[in-house]
Amino acid sequence: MKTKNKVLFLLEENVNSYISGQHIADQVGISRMAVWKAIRSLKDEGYLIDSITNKGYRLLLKNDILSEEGIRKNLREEYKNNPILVMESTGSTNSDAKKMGIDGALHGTVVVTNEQTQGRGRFGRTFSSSKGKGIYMSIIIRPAMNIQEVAFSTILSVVAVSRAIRQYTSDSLEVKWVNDIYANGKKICGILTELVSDIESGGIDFIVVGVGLNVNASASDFPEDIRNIAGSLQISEVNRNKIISEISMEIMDLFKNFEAEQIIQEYREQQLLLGKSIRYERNGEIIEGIAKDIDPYGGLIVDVKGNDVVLRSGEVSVKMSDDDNVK
Ligand code: BT5
Repeated sequence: MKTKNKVLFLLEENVNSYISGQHIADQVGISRMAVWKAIRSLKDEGYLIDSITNKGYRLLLKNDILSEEGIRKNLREEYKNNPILVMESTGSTNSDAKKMGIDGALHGTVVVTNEQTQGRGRFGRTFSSSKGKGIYMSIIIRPAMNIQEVAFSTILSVVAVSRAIRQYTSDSLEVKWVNDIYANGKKICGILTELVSDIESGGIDFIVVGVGLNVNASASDFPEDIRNIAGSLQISEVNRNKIISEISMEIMDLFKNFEAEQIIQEYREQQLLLGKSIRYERNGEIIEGIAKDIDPYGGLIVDVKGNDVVLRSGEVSVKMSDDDNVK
């Protein structure tokens, strides 16, 4: 860890309270002058740090700058050493994580950015990722799962993210099959799980779970075509680092140990499509039906003219009605 980052780690651990320059110098093993230089460079990066003679330095909670230290600080002991990559801007964290996974990145590697220029949804769709307004992150999971269970990974990830962010909104969260989370009738989060398989063994090499969450975006932060469907958490004092840690931990916990029935039940209880008329596309044909239930594998059971049809994730896009461009 760089000296500056060690100083930041100490400040993050004592956020909102003063620590003396001498204490920082002793802990990090550097001179008072080096502490001063590190603080100055952190301030240049935008950290809000105030200093008082005889009291020392204090990091103010008000800043919401993404940092490896800020994320790591909130991780439980078992995940404290997970690799974390924080970037200011990138095309897509899922694409980055895939490349890193192929190069051998470890299970639990977290890739985060402040902005995406080519954020991806499913079927080549775009995920709008405006600078500083949301969380755009991917986690590399090397799961102890067989290839059948992997189909379940999107459901698992949605439940994990929903658990992690529930505390941040007074609206009840709803889930829209298969990979979206809604609050107050608007989509606030989309999840993209991608699987990289090992051709030689025919097994799973790794999964990338990508999470796009609108945190403090207002309508003008979204492109015009999604302004009426996209929403945001809207938190008064945002700490994205903490939310990222919480999402990461929930995802890793669930992949480590999950009870499929319980996950499906939790997913079903939050499912906003059930009982609604939906339309889906299969082989270029639009089919209408009523969403009835979620099956034990996470499929959506749809009543189509009296017959049950099970939709599997990845195969179809669902529309709730004509005037609703939710996909
Ligand atoms: C998703 O796809 O919603 C999955 C989005 C996953 C994004 C994360 S961000 C980190 C990681 N890196 C990536 O490149 N991707 C992942 P889908 O269900 O296909 O929905 C896409 C549709 O959602 C678009 O066609 C829009 O209608 C809508 N949309 C786009 N941006 C949005 C936003 N910021 N908030 C709400 N809705 C949005």
